[in-house]
Amino acid sequence: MTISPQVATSILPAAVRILEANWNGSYTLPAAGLYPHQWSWDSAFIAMGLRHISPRRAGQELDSLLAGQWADGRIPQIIFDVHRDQDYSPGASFWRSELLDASPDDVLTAGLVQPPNHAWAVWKIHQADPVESGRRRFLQRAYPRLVAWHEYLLTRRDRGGRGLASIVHPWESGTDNSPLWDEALQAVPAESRHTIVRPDLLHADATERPSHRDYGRYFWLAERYRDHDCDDADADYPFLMEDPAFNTLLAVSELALEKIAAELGLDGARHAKAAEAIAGALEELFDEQVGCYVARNVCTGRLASKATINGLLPLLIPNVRRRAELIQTATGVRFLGGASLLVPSYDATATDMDPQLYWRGPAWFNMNWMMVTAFAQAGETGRATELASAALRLALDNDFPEYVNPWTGTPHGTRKFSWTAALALDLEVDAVHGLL
Ligand code: 9WN
Repeated sequence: MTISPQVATSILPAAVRILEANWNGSYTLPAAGLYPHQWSWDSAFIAMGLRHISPRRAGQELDSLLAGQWADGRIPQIIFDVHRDQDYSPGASFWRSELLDASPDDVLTAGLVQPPNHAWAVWKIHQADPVESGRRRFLQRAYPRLVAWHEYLLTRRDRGGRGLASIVHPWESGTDNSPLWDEALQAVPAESRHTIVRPDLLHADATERPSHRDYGRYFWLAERYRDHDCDDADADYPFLMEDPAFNTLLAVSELALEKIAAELGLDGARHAKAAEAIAGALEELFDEQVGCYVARNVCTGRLASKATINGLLPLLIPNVRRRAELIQTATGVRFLGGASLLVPSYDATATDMDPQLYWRGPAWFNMNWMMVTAFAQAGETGRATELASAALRLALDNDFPEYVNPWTGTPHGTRKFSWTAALALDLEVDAVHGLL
């Protein structure tokens, strides 16, 4: 991969400074102002970059996240810093996890989850320094927890009964206001009982964040889930979606568990089988019209027929059956072919695509990092290299933003965003080692 010498020598110190500043002693804040707690899938992405600076600290990041795991196996969306409860909503006082037997005694958490990229991260951290990992018995401690996490998703969360995990809230997708959830959210009342406060708007422009109407629905759903003790047995619960990105990460993480099991001298065959079963079940979500995978509304059986970055991510699954179609769609007018610098989060040809509104158009660095990995894996090295170069330059030139306009590169959301720094670092290291 060719990256300019100026970018190559600047990413490392700039990214390290951000990861240092956002480290709070046992985990990394996604962003010091906007996101003042520990977030689940952020921590896994951050650890994938941190492993290049300190494999030990990357392990700690995951250890502190796994300390928030519930007895039913779930790894929560957020582990709260109780001293900053006023700075983010909904916080610990909304979730009241201390009242539930299944939640841990010593930390307060949200009841929701986020996409399961953790086993993938654990395996990468181990590989970065197997001796250090062995000394800390990192894999031995993480493996049973990760198995319990996946079991939770493939049993309690298989609300559709088709071998895919359902999300119960847009926040669980990590792509909060993606157009994939629009139709299903129509069935959700827009008014919650809780008074909604928006500390997020102190740190990001309202035009770049979900609307108040979106938040009304988000809070209504969160209240309903909380008031049913977060037990996943609420028969009339109105928002259950099978997300192709969430389930892709589950399959990729099952493949990581297969490797972890082998390293521990255990039989990993069941994990390979699970990954294959998830990939097979995902096939039902392929939409010929839009040329990628889409989400299914478990409550109605309807497909949300929209082209989003979530629907391209199954390209990360080795031997995915629709590889050729996915590459065609990713490089066609809906995504990169529309003269985009990075892969947008939503179909560039859609009339409601908004290049600066959160998950409804902008390009995100974690998604583009996954697309670089997917292209490289599919043998599309030219694409992978081009995308990685653009991501590195845009990250560095814009103080590691949360997301950017995919056409102009204009930064949006917060800056000094931890996963942007960590994943840029990872891309740079791969580039230096000729892995891209
Ligand atoms: C809700 C922390 C998180 C990311 C999500 C991103 C955003 C939170 C929010 O920030 O979501 O979880 O308040 O908007 O959408 O992917 O994990 O960085």
